[in-house]
Amino acid sequence: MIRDKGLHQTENTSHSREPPHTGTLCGIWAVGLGLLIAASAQASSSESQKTAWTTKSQRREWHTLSRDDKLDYINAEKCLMSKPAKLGLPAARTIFDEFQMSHVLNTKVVHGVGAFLPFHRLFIHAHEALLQAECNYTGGQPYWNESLDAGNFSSSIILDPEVGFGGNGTGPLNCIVDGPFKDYVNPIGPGQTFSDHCIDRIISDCASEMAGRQSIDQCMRMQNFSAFGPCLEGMPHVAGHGGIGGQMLNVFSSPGDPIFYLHHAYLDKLWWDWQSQNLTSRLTDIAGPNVPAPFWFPPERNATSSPPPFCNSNWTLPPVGTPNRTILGFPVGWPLPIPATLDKAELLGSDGDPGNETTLGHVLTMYGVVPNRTIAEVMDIRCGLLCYEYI
Ligand SMILES: *[C@@H]1O[C@H](CO)[C@@H](O)[C@H](O)[C@H]1NC(C)=O
Ligand SMILES: *[C@@H]1O[C@H](CO)[C@@H](O)[C@H](O)[C@H]1NC(C)=O
Ligand SMILES: *[C@@H]1O[C@H](CO)[C@@H](O)[C@H](O)[C@H]1NC(C)=O
Ligand SMILES: *[C@@H]1O[C@H](CO)[C@@H](O)[C@H](O)[C@H]1NC(C)=O
Ligand SMILES: *[C@@H]1O[C@H](CO)[C@@H](O)[C@H](O)[C@H]1NC(C)=O
Ligand SMILES: *[C@@H]1O[C@H](CO)[C@@H](O)[C@H](O)[C@H]1NC(C)=O
Ligand SMILES: *[C@@H]1O[C@H](CO)[C@@H](O)[C@H](O)[C@H]1NC(C)=O
Ligand SMILES: *[C@@H]1O[C@H](CO)[C@@H](O)[C@H](O)[C@H]1NC(C)=O
Ligand SMILES: *[C@@H]1O[C@H](CO)[C@@H](O)[C@H](O)[C@H]1NC(C)=O
Ligand SMILES: *[C@@H]1O[C@H](CO)[C@@H](O)[C@H](O)[C@H]1NC(C)=O
Ligand SMILES: *[C@@H]1O[C@H](CO)[C@@H](O)[C@H](O)[C@H]1NC(C)=O
Ligand SMILES: [Cu+2]
Repeated sequence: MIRDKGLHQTENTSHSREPPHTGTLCGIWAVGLGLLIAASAQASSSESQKTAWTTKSQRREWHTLSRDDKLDYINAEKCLMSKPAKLGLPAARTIFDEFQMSHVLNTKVVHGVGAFLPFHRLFIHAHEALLQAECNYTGGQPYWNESLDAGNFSSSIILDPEVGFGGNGTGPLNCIVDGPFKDYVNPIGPGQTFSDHCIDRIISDCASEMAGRQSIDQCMRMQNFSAFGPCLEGMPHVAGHGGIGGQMLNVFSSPGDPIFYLHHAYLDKLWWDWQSQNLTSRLTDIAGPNVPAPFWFPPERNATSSPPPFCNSNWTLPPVGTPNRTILGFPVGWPLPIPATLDKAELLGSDGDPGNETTLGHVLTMYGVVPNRTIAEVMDIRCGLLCYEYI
């Protein structure tokens, strides 16, 4: 286990600083989920103790960062891509890969469900914390305000070949061929499969139109989480994944493209902005099914799907009641009625949440990347468990 370096927390508790990236696992996927999970359980017994933070991470918008700030972030991400994996998760060679694998293993219980935003909030927090703990990164996790580039992702400065993430994919495999990440060999994906491949993209300016003001405003007007959650997941979320395309458009393996983290930090900001409109009610407002609709995860979802070659300047959520609601293959809206509880494997991650509907007690399972947390622990970003602000 990593020693507490005291970078951002005073050591007033017996547990190690966030995140204890445990590295205690015996390893091989073949030993089975049970053992794997049991091993990672060692890390978290005293986790619920109060933590005193000394530093609040400041999360800034990518367009506003200085050249040096951008390079610091890029170099820290490259550092995660160079550090050997510690958790024994299948296929992962580096810490960067462990994030991606933890997402693959979680996919079916964290998309199209109430835990979608809470899980991704914790996931981005873990990424920020490990950049800081493993790679001496001193900034906060940047986010990408995609509405600034809606309809025109291909011209975004975020794709800069030097101080950005590189551009569109080319060639038969749609590999990115410029930028700091062009040589990264990613061993996970597409989907739930494992094979060495490049970071691939198929940028769609049409799909990125859905990142525009219209869809954001639609969601921000929602009066409760049961309307806001699926709206955000359905439109702004899919816009970022579909606009970048390639691996980013794969609901399982999308964290293999480092842009993922700026995309989800942005969604997290949108959630926090929405919560901030009425903290009294929205710090505890959670809803949604515990289990997604079955048709969202067909086997063919392993493949990286090419975005369909159409432009639609009029993206809207398919109305409630439309069967099998998806946009570009991503879950849209929540199933009605909420599906009955499936088998235990499908419910991994919903410990503390025996019903069909997601509650604050719901456990978010992190596979050792950071300790498991409940949804209640991630509802507030103001220096409880989480400690950051959006600038
Ligand atoms: C995390 O949650 C999963 C599923 O609820 C559980 O099986 C596992 O033991 C937990 N791990 C830790 C480290 O608590
Ligand atoms: C982080 O800083 C420590 C202390 O200065 C140093 O030993 C370590 O090598 C640095 N790690 C990285 C990845 O730069
Ligand atoms: C994105 O930028 C637009 C234009 O500056 C601004 O109105 C909007 O609030 C920003 N979105 C977020 C989530 O910060
Ligand atoms: C996209 O952005 C580029 C660079 O800022 C600009 O030249 C171009 O006109 C934009 N295209 C559209 C359709 O907005
Ligand atoms: C998708 O991946 C899973 C897990 O690796 C595998 O069981 C399944 O056969 C794959 N499906 C396809 C169509 O490749
Ligand atoms: C990105 O490249 C793919 C081919 O790899 C192409 O189909 C697509 O139109 C390109 N996107 C843009 C916005 O030029
Ligand atoms: C949530 O708000 C939407 C509109 O924003 C409304 O249609 C719906 O009835 C509300 N649901 C609950 C459970 O309050
Ligand atoms: C916040 O939400 C509560 C509960 O829905 C409501 O009673 C209150 O009026 C809201 N406050 C504001 C400022 O909208
Ligand atoms: C919805 O998905 C189910 C399960 O995959 C499938 O059997 C059904 O035909 C789909 N319905 C529509 C209208 O696409
Ligand atoms: C936009 O889509 C909605 C719903 O699909 C439809 O009613 C409306 O006519 C469309 N508007 C345009 C300008 O295509
Ligand atoms: C979950 O929903 C199913 C029907 O969809 C119902 O039969 C079951 O009783 C529900 N379980 C709980 C705990 O509410
Ligand atoms: Cu995800």
